[in-house]
Amino acid sequence: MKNEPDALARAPGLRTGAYWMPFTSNRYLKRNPRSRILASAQGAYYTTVEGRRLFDCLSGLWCCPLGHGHPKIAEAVAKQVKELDYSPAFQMGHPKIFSLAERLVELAPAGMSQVFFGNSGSEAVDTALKIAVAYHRAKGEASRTRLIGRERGYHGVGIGGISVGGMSANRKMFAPLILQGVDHLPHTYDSAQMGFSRGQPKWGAHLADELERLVALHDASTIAAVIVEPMQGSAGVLVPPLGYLERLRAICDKHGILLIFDEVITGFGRLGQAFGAQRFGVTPDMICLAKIVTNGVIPMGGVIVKPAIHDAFMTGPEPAVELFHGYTYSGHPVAAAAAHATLDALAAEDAFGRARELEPVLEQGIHSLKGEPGVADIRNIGLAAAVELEPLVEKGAGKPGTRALKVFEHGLDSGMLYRFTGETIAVAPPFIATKAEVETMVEKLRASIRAAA
Ligand code: PXG
Repeated sequence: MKNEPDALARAPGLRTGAYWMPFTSNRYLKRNPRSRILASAQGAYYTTVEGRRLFDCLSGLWCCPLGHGHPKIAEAVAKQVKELDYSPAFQMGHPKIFSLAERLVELAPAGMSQVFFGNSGSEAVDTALKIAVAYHRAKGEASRTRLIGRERGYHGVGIGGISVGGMSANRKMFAPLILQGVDHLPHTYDSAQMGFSRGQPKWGAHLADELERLVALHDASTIAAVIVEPMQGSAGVLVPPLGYLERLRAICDKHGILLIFDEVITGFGRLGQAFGAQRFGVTPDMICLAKIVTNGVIPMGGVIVKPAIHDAFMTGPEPAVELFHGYTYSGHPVAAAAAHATLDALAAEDAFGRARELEPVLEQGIHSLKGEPGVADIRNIGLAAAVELEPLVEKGAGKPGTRALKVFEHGLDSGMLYRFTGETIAVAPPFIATKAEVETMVEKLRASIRAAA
């Protein structure tokens, strides 16, 4: 990044000290803000404060597939702020949230019926876990309290989410807060068996049988729910083996355990269908959603449930509150307006079809990176892919994270905003991207991987 003007000088008065940035190397970024301070966005591109255009390779953080500054969403939000900017969430409602719930149920697999709203994926997950435990209690099975997550799973950062989550970095600092009575399935990734798979790996369905072992260990009467991402996004696009989710579903059914799909990333077209549930042909008991539901414009999250779950709470005197849970901003009218406009645009632009069209372009392109220096594995499904890199070996010692950071920084220089975590580069381009843009993204990634070697 030679000759690049100091980012901070281009944003007069920008002082970085007070902002404690989330999931960020704060000290490194504040010392090297080059191309990392974004000033504006339009369509599939960000513009940095230096005036550099960056292709939005991860659709924001997986949430903006219709592109930035979408006129219809912007208009809906502006109108809503003037019409009804806030409506109390408890004991009151507003028309747009009732109709949004109906639309989400329509998009969901058949047999789901109600939606509970929050404001983020983390809230959606904690809501689903609470509903699972409370549901069994309402049905007279109060001993079913155990929650089963999965290694390498990411379910946000609430106490429930990190407990069922399987990323040690997100757990170890908070170990005393991790919920008791949680267990984990093994993750499904084995590079020897599935390295460089395209789409769903053929090996690994048997790993679902580990749930039988957990049932044998803990007894079904202690287990409330299993929560998994149909495709593990944050862990670096870990794709479910063929038959794996079907087996999880069957084992849950056999033992009366609820199956929760965390579709915060896979919801609304990332896998070419409304939900991963439809892509994989497996219907869970609850679906957690967030992100694309508003194209990332206004925060919103939610949980879609089956009628048996909802109805289990609808007992007792009518004036009584049935579920003691909710947020000030549950079903926020501005978020609801953004979500309606997003669902309209997803349909009008045939966005799911577009994702399906681009899937083979991304698949072919990304797998052409096999054999580039330091590429350890490549995985893809839908409009999502990850390239796993070998750590750079400098002076004989591996430096974890450094190769991906180099690729990321070289990418910024070449107009690409990739997502890197650890040694993985993830891409999930906007659905509005052109075939040429996806191909260019891959070629620039190739150049950055070579430059980082
Ligand atoms: N569940 C899943 C499956 C997620 O991917 C959350 C819950 C939490 O959502 P909120 O809205 O509370 O952040 C997520 C979030 C990445 C990345 O780079 C992924 C997420 C967030 C930020 C970055 O993979 N997923």
